Parts: sequence; structure tokens; C-alpha cells
Amino acid sequence: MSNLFHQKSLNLLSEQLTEKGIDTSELISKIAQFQIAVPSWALGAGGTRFGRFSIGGEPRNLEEKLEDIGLLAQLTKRTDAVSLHIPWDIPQDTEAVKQKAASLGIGFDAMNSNTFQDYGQPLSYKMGSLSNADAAVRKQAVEHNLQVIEIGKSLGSKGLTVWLADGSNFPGQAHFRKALQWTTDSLKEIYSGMPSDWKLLLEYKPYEPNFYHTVIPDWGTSGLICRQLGDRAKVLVDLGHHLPNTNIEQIVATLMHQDLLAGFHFNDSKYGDDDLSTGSIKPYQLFLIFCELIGGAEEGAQAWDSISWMIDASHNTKDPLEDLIQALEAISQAYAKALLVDREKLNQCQNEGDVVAAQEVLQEAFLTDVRPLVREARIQSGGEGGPLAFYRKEKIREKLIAKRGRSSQASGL
Ligand code: PSV
Ligand code: MN
Ligand code: MN
Repeated sequence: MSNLFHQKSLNLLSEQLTEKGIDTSELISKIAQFQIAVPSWALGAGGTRFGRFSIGGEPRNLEEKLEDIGLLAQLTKRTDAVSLHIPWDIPQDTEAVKQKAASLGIGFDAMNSNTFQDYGQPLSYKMGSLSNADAAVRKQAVEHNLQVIEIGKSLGSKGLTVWLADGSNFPGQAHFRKALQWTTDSLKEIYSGMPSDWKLLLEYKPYEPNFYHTVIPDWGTSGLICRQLGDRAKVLVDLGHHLPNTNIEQIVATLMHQDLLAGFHFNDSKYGDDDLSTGSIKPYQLFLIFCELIGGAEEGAQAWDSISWMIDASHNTKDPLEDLIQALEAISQAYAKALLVDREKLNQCQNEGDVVAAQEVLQEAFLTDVRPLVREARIQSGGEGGPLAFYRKEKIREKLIAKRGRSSQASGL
């Protein structure tokens, strides 16, 4: 797209927004400030239980993962941090990793522990980790989390994300109440091992890999546990971790109302934890979530800065870097559209019971083409107007393949 086209579309949109009393430059600066962390495991091709198709040029180690995120940051200016998963990303040389990240302008977002796989540790997590009936396994899982905190401390991270696969596949297999209690007790130990300026982000998920019962299946259970841990434990909402048609925006509003929202794992979903590109399936839902976030922050329910933003996706068919560019764009667009909502008018419609007008207020914002604003925010920050086109024109994947090989593979999923 030409610069002239961009300027023309930006001018037209600015005129339209100014007529509505909206300050375009303030919008652009808000969009520019909004940064979303990228997970280390989204940089390689993912896979399904049926197979994995290598994309080529995948990062072979942590340093190369950082390089990929540095590139994303340079092109999009929408990300400035990585979220690491341990043991997939154990740094061999912490100082070198820190230096590399600093040279790329990348910080370390929340650390992720992993007690859902066996990777050579003495005791198996086959029958669960923090909820395991065997105290020795629980202890090992707690210690793993404490170790992840130590690694995070050495890198400058300020949070620990815990997702547990714990649960059971068949009725009778597990004792629901004991499993919940053991999990809570284990998390208490982990929480007390966190530095006082850290937060614990507790993820929930209704099913998978267990298909009968999951110890932390929903936001309510996660919230109940967090309440028993302390103020710095909050609920992490992964958009794919809901049964179909769940009203996620309402969950977000409820959690903010209770100061219990830790942050997000952005992705999209048609059926379950599909880990599809954010905004590719339900962009209207994503917009409505941002409406609640902005409303909740503006009305003082929970501070915007207290919320963590991260992508959690996996790619079986797309180039992961292209996909992440698309996801960052979709998130920025949803945020920009939600910023356009006339909240005063919406509030008035709600008070007057004007259902039709309330819907119009939301549609007016959602149907605005905000792409010129998002593009301008990127350009003003020093990024590319069209990062995807730039990526293809510069043949970046081809260059990565030449450097790293056709069948290079990152540790991880
Ligand atoms: C589990 O489905 C999850 O959403 C958790 O966040 C994990 O850490 C991540 O995916 C990678 O397996
Ligand atoms: Mn997740
Ligand atoms: Mn998931």
C-alpha cells in the first residue's frame, strides 16, 4: 500500500472522528502504547496429535527465539516482551540471554511452569502434578515452580503463570475435593515463594488433556483459589479455554469487578482450545472484551496497568511470524475500535432501556475501519506501515531458512 493511500485514508478517518468529537492523536498514542507479549512457543510450527509440519528456519534455541521476537517488535512495534516456558526455555547462559534481550529491546513477561509433561524428572506427572495423590509428586511439582521463579528472577520477570493439566479421565479416578485441596495447598507454597513484587496468574481450562474432570476448569474455581492465596494471585483468561458460546466478556467484567483479572492469553477458537490466530474467528467477541476492559478500567474497577497481555497460539499451517503479525494487528484493531465506543451514550441507553440505540453505539464503533489508525501508530513508533508485506518482500522466512536450516526445530510443543 502506498504512503499516499495511507495518508488519504488517515485524513478521511480523522475528519470523521473529529466531527464526532474524538481526538485522533490521543487515540493513536494509546494504540501505540499498547504492547502484547509473545510466547516463546509460538515461534515454531506447532502440530496436532496427528503430526507436525516443519516451517523451516525455526529458532533452534532461546537466543534465536529472542531474535524472532526482536524482529516482530521492529516491524510491528506492538510487542516488547517474551513469555518463557520452563523447561523448554531454560537459559544456558543467563547473562548472555539478558544481554541479547536488552539489545533487542525485549523484556521478560510472566514465566510459565510446566508440570503437564514428563521431561526426565524423577517422578511422573501422568496422574497429575499439584493435585497428585502422592505427596512426593506434589512436592516435586512445587519445587519445579519455585525453580521457575528463580529463573524468572534472574531474568527480570515479574510473574508466574500456572496452567495445570491436572484432572481425571474417568468417573471415580480422582477425589474431587482432595484434588482441589491439594492443588490449593501446593499453590500456597508456590505463592509464598514468589518475591513481593511478583504476581501469580492462574489459568483455567474446562477440558483437555483430561476429558472427565479438570481440577481448575473455570474462572470461578481459579478465582476461589486465588482468593485463598493473596492479592497478588489473579485469574488468567485464555480465550480458548471456554466451552462454546461462553460469554467471555461477561467473565472479564466480573473478574475486573472483583479486582481478580490477571491477564490474557489471546487466541481464537471455533470449537475448543484451538489456539487459532486471534481475531480470525470471532473479532466481534474480541471487540466486546476490549469494551469491558476499557469500561472496567475507566470506571475504576481494575487498573489497566495491572493487566498482563499475551498471545498464546500455535501454528500448524501458517508461518508463525506471519501469524503473530496478524494477531498483533487484530488485537490492536479490537482495542482501537473499543476506544471509539461512545461510553456516555451507551450508559444513557442502558439507563433508559433503549436496547436498539445501545446496539447502534457498539456497531458504530465496531464497523469503523480503524486500520489507518493502527498503521499510523505503528509508523509513528518507527515500525513498518505494512509489516506483513514487508516480511514477504524482504523474504525473511527464506533468509531464516538459509541461516537455520529447513528442518530446524525449537524446543516446545
Ligand atoms: C494450555 O492449553 C495452555 O493454554 C497453557 O497456557 C500452556 O502453558 C500453553 O497452552 C502451552 O501448552
Ligand atoms: Mn494458555
Ligand atoms: Mn490453551
